[in-house]
Amino acid sequence: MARKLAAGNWKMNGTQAALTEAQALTGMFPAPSVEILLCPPTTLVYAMAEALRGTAIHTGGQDCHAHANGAHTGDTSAELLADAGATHVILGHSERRADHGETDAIVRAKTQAAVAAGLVAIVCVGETLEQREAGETLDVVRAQLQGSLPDTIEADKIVIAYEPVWAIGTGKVPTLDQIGEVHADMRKALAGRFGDDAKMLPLLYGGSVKPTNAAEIFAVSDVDGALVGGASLKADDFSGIISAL
Ligand code: G2H
Repeated sequence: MARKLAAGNWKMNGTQAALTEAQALTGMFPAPSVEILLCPPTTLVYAMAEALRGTAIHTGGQDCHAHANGAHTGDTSAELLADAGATHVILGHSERRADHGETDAIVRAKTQAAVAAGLVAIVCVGETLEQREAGETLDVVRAQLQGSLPDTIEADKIVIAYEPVWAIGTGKVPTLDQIGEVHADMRKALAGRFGDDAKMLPLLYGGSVKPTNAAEIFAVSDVDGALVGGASLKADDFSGIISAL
């Protein structure tokens, strides 16, 4: 059985003042029955990890470099994130694939680096609207999974997030049947590759998850949680999603 995870992706939002939202969550979930994670911008990782020290809420990064250190101006390695207190890192988000030309091979190298540094890697996959309308969704997602994951995995160090690109920040959400179809197919593809370990991998849904639609999404088979953008910025909103899981 896969563990349950509610992960917040703050994207490029959040100054020091926003740490009060993270602290508010700790008061709401002193002993949560699911894993809770907040991924602030890199500038806040250390401060958030310190603010959440001793609580049940984890801190993560939104990207890492594939190398542990070296001459890579402006980049952050998985090792540095771990040193700052991160336990997780989001990799291959569609915004990084689009903005920075990240390929499956790059995501795979970053995933290996993250796991080597002791982080849990949240590997994102998802189709564009054009690909969905062309009937290519399952092929696209399978190919991204195949290319973005290493050949061997530690089940407790990998999380998959299915995020249809057309549903991100748009308010558009796939039907529950569409979500269920992709999640079932991902589980099948992962089982074919990793055997019983595939049952342990949390499969998150991401894309316009809100307190109002979270419960019905979490009721879909093989949905083990969510990667939440906009609705994770405020504790009052994110808590509604966490409570639905
Ligand atoms: C998808 C999601 C978080 P939002 O990117 O990763 O963002 O919930 O704002 O659609």
